[in-house]
Amino acid sequence: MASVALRLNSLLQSPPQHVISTRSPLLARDHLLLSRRAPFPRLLVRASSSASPILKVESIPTKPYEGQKTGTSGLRKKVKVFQQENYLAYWIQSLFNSLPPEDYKGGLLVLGGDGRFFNKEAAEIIIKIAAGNGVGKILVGRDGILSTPAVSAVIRKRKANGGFIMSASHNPGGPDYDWGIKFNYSSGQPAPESITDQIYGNTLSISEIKMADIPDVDLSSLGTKEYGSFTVEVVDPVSDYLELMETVFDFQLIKDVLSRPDFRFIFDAMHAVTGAYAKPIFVDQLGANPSCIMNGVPLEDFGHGHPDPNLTYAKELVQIMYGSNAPDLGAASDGDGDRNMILGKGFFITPSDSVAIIAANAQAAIPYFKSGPKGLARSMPTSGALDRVASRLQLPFFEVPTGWKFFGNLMDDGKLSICGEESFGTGSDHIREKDGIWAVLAWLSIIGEKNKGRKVGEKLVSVEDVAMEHWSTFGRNFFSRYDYEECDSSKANQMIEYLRDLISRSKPGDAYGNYTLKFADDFAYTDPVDGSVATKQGLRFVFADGSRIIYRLSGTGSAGATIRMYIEQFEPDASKHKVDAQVALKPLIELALSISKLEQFTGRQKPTVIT
Ligand code: VG1
Ligand code: CO
Repeated sequence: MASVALRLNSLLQSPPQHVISTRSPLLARDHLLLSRRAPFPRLLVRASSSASPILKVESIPTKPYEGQKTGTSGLRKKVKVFQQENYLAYWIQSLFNSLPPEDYKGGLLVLGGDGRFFNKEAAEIIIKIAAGNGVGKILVGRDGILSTPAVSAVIRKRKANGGFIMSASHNPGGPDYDWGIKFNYSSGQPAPESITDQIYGNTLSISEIKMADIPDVDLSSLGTKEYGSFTVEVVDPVSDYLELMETVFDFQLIKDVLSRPDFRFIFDAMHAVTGAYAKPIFVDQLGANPSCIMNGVPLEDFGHGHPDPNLTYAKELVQIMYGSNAPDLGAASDGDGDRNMILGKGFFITPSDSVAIIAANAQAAIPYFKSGPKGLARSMPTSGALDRVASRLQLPFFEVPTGWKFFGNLMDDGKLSICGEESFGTGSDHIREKDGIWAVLAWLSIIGEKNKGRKVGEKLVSVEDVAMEHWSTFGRNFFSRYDYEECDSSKANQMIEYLRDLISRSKPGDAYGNYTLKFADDFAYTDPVDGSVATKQGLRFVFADGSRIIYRLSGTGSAGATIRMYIEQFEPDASKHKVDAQVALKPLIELALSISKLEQFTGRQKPTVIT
């Protein structure tokens, strides 16, 4: 291996400059325009105050790896794949090769993750490559821990050029399971497809990795370490994020509800990253009882669990919330802390309803929205419950493809405040990621607001009451999602092709059982801000009464193909709102199975997860 001292960055060869540039953060969409713009003034970060020795950088020749294409949210593979020699290094170097040098040379990046197996090794690799490519400073969460929303918050607060998130999110972790990496931009939002496509292109052609010759960094203690012109600062994973939450919510309102003797709250961190946030926020700041936190210690393999907060994988919490003497509000979050599940006593709030209910109550219960939300948005398969709130509140409304990266431009452009996905993702423009703890605080605020002034002994407004009241005002959008995980890829693709063909032959007015087709298509989206187009985002059958059946293949799995089938039907009649969703949707679910011939194509009689 040739070890050559590369000149890092001409800027860092000059005497240290104690300047932090005042340029505004570069937005993801700016990259589309970069070639047409005058160069930005360079972002300089304070270099070592002693004379900066030149960092030694090794140039490591590489062999190409196939298949480093990012999916819905970052690059996800089995740990064993990432453990191959230089596999991760290869993708990280390709990322630097894809960014305009002005975006990282001498700049500031953030690094954190969900604490899963392989994160520690990965952090050291990323730090060395960042240094090797001329990054000025990297902020790392202690022990490599930062939730996805916290990375977004830290990037924004510290005006960083971007950040890495080491997580495969809700996918299980451990030596035999999954690992993943995401890159977010200076606005804190996930890199857009224009960049991830470039990274993929570069993985097919790069020939060297630039790695700084520095020792492994001790990430277990807070503080700053300098390596010539490169600095690593280990930061507390919670403080910036907590500070932001304090500006969004009325903590006193939440404290008041959490301290009621007639209200009980329980939070399941699923041994994932929110374990690091739950105690400092819910207990230390908001006064919740320490026993309200379940599975609160982040573990490398999530305690052999599948850190996906849904009715299947958060079984323990579901049993408690559906058991006798259940708490009043139960919540869970996923591997990297961006998803959430909300439960009342024996009552499940679908994520599609959750975002609609939060949007409808935001102005009254959450100070951040005291002037009302600017606009609302949901991913295409998410139910239309939010649409009804937008129309009643007369707010701009957007329907985007699946994946949080599609919300960022709308937020940066001031068009969007609150958004959500049916996949347990809810959030707002306080950051550019979905935010599990934010959603829990939003629900605690709503419950707090509705029960303000109620004396102990009086009946409290429950989570179920909030949902029933919402449905009686707006009607109920029954919604369910069936997941068929780890299907044979070629069979799943055959089914999708079969459906595409069916769509090309379908026309409005066609009869499907008792339903009349309004239209069927493959969802495409044109970003209203930068005009970028995303095609093939899900097959839709929309019927005359507004009912919908949608099919998509997951873009986050690491083995085989996961088919997602989404079913929705609107019910205005309040006397029918208490019906179980599976009962209400049965005819439409049967229709969805028969239209797609799913059982014939996949051989699956039953889904693995029902939401
Ligand atoms: C899934 C969800 C999608 C979500 C994505 C990332 O993608 O459907 O709504 O944004 O996961 O969530 P897919 O392609 O598997 O359907 V997370 O918490 O895993 O970063
Ligand atoms: Co996640």
